[in-house]
Amino acid sequence: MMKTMIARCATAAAGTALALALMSGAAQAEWRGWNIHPPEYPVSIGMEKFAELAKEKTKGRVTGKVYHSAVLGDQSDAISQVQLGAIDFAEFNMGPIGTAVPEVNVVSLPFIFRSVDHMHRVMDGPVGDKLAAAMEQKGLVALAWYDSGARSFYNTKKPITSPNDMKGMKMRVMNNTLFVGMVESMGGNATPMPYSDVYQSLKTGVIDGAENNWPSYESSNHYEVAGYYSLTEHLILPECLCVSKTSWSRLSAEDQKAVREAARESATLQRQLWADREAKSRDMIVKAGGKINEITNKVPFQTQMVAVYEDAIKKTPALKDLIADIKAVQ
Ligand code: GTR
Repeated sequence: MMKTMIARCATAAAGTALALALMSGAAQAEWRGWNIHPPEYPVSIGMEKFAELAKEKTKGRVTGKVYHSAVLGDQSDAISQVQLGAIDFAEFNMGPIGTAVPEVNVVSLPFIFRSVDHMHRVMDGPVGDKLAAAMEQKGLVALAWYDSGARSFYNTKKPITSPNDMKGMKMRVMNNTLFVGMVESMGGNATPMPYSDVYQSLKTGVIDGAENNWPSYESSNHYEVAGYYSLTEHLILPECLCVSKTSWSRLSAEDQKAVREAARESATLQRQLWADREAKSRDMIVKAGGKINEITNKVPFQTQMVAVYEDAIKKTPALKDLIADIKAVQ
């Protein structure tokens, strides 16, 4: 009788200890990281560096494995998975995050940034901190901002020299109604679609075009099937290296500091690699016979976007101040 009671107490104590260990994160499992890009892409190398540095700086308490090429699902699903804690970390484009965190839509407003440098100054300052705070409330801890250059339109049919050329074109956009409005404001038909479906859809004529930066246009091979690339540079979207709030909360303050440092250092590397890859992708596409048209006067495109801004502010009034804050950054 006495023996059974002692055994029961011991089992209960072991159970409590295990529960406490799990709650405190002492029984730390390897973090799973979502990435949309192939392994040699600047984002992918940045993420690998992040995992390596996080392990080093936390003396092995935080280890991560990056799953490249969207094997863990498409971006919209992955955002929800990170919010829920089913995926521990990820590198996301800020465009689709706007559906979960409306304040973030400010960076998806076409032509909001004057240049990539302007975007860096904004994101590395108080506006970036505000957006990170809004994201954290929705379960996404933004640790560092990665680069993704400027996005331009490409299609299978003709150069886009003015907004009028977009009339009737079926364009793929990332998952966010703001981008649907952007294309519709120029008379095009927009279809939100996962990145992995775009190549086949261009090839079979389900869509006429899409929009992206040089390295994605190249690495996805979209340039092979949609050769007209028109340099509208309508979006300069930052990307974020995010950790799930659930995984983050399990870390000690010391490990959080170390992991944040690892993320920032990886972003410095990613930004360097980005500039390099952009030039290489451009060269490759030009050599492959890509039909590139520069757009020197972007004003007609910018003018079409007034309604997009108005609509976005109507849906999320907080965007008004954020727009002013961004414009004020020199
Ligand atoms: C890329 C971006 C990806 C994804 C993709 C897309 O430039 O890095 O995260 O958003 O564009 O168009 O879906």
